Amino acid sequence: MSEEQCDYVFKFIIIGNGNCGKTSLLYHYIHEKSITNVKQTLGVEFSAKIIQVKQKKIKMQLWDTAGQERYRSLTKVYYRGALGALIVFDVTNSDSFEALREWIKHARDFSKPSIQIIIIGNKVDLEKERVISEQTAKQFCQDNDVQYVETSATTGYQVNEAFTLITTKTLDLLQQGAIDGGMIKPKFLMSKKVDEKEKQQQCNC
Ligand SMILES: Nc1nc2c(ncn2[C@@H]2O[C@H](COP(=O)(O)OP(=O)(O)O)[C@@H](O)[C@H]2O)c(=O)[nH]1
Ligand SMILES: [Mg+2]
Repeated sequence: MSEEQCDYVFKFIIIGNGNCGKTSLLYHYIHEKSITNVKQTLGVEFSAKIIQVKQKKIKMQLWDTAGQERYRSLTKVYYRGALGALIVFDVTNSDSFEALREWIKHARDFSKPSIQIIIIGNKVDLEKERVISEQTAKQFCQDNDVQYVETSATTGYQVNEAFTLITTKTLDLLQQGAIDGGMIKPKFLMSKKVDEKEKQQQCNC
């Protein structure tokens, strides 16, 4: 399906501390299987997936970092125009959970205060190593007015659910008139450079 046939194009970003499984989650969502070798590349990685929600065809532009998050050096371009942010932490790593507050602030400051935020507690397959309980994470999310989903990029547990949830929530807001129409125009979101990169990525698939 070409972009012209889509009703909307939504830009979503994936942020959170390094090593939480952002790239693995994105890979699983796009390819419907686990990634075998997560390689670190330079520059922003960019993928797209078209899904149908409530009779609307939506092209999701999914932006992944290439490791710059380790130095908190994501550029404004990364955040610009994002309608949603998937903020990932690793349930076996308390530092990544502690960092959520800062990531939420970044998303709201550098995108729009109205940005949809879903917190993802990833690596729940590692039950024995878990240090952040579901209850602790849920309480934090409730206090910060964001939603919470637990996932495993290794088993695929609830990966689709997380991405569908952010899309549905964004569509609801759009249909309620709470999102500026200028935010969803394809041209606003895509530079030529990114277009070319996307083509290259599709060829490699
Ligand atoms: N057990 C387990 N390992 C995971 C999971 N998600 C990612 N990993 C591993 O965690 C490491 C970091 O993953 P990566 O996707 O590169 O994280 P990123 O730095 O946030 O993009 C890799 O070794 C992955 O194989 C998961 O759900 N469960
Ligand atoms: Mg990564």
